[in-house]
Amino acid sequence: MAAAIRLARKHEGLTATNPSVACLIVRDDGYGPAIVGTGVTALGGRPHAEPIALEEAGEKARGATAYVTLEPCAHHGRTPPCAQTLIDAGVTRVVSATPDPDVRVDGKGHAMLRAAGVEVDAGCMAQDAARDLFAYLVHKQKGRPGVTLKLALSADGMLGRKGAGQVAITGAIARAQTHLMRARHHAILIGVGTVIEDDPELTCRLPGLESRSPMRIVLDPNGRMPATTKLVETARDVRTIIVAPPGLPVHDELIAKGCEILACETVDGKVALPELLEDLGARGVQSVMVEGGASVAASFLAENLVDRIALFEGSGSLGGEGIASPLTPGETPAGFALTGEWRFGDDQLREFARN
Ligand code: AOF
Ligand code: ZN
Repeated sequence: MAAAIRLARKHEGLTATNPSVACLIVRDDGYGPAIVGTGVTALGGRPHAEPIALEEAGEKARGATAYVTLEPCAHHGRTPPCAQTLIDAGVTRVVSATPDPDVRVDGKGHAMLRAAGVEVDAGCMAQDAARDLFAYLVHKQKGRPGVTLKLALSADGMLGRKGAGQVAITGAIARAQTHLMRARHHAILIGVGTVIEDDPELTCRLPGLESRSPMRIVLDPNGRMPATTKLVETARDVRTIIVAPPGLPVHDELIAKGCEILACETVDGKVALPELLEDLGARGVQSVMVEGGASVAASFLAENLVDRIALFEGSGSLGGEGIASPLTPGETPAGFALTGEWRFGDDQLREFARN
C-alpha cells in the first residue's frame, strides 16, 4: 500500500476533480509477492487506476490481490464500475486504504466486491492515503475546499514583527517545503493586510515545479488592494482572485492588469468565510492553503473552518514588538490531533488534523 500511495502522487493535481488513485496488482506464485500490474488515474481523471493496472496484469490478475488507495468505484460513469472490472478480471482479494465518500460509491464498491466473493480488507494505511487525498475527501464530504492553515512561529511564539514586512522565521529548507505545500493545493489565500505589509509573490518557485503555482486569493473586504504589488503585476501569469464586496471603484485597474474579482458578502467589515468557501467549492476548488496574516488565521480558526494545520516552528526569537500568533509553540491546538512531525534544518514542522 505504501508503494501505491507513492505512485498515486504521480498524477496529484492533474486529474481534474477526480482524485489521483493508484492500484497495484500483486500475486504470489510461490516465490514471494510480485507486482504484475500498476495503474494510476489517467491525466484528466479517466480511465481510473484499476482498469489500467488490470490491463497490464492481463491473465495474471486471476487469483491476485489488488491494492487500491481509494475504495473502487461502484457507479457507471464515463467508465464501467471498477469494482465490477476487478471481479471480472478474477481478482480474489482487494486491499483498500480510504473509503470513497462520493454518494455513488460510499461503501457500495466494497459491498459489490464482497457480494461476488472477493475478500476485502479496507482501511489499510488509511491515514497516510487520506493525507494525500485530503482535497478530494474534504471537498466531497463538506462541499467546500479542504483548508490547511500554514503558520510559521518564532521560538517566542510570534508570526512577525509589527511594521517590519517579511521577517525570516524559518530557513531555506523549510521555505522550500512551503513551496511544495503550495504546489499541492488548489489555491493560496491571504488577507489584504499581508499584501500591503509583505508584498508577497505566493508562487511555487521550486525548480521544475514553477508551473504548479496554484491560484492566489486575496481577501479585500474594504477595497484596499493596491494595484502595484507583485501579485497584481504577475496576475497574467498566475491566476489571482480578489475577494471584495461588489461595486468598489479601484477594481477597474486590478481587472485591467489581469486580476479577477469575486464578489463576496461581508459581516462586520470582514469577508463572510463560510459563504466564500462554499462559493469556491462550487467552482471546483478542492483545497485552500491559508498563509496569513494573524487575523485571517484567527478568523478561520474561530469559524471552525480549518481542517489541518501546518505549524512551522523556527529556532530563533523575534523579540521586540511581535505579532502574536493564534497558536502557541509546542502545544497541540484545541480540537486537533498531531498527525505528523518533521525537521527541516533548524526548523520543525508539525501537522495537525481536526479530531
Ligand atoms: C476509482 N478509481 O482511479 C478514481 C476513482 O466521473 P467519473 O465516472 O470518472 O467518476 C468520478 C468518481 O470516481 C470520483 O468522484 C470518485 O468517486 C471516483 N474516482 N475511483 O475506482 C480511480 N479516480
Ligand atoms: Zn473507478
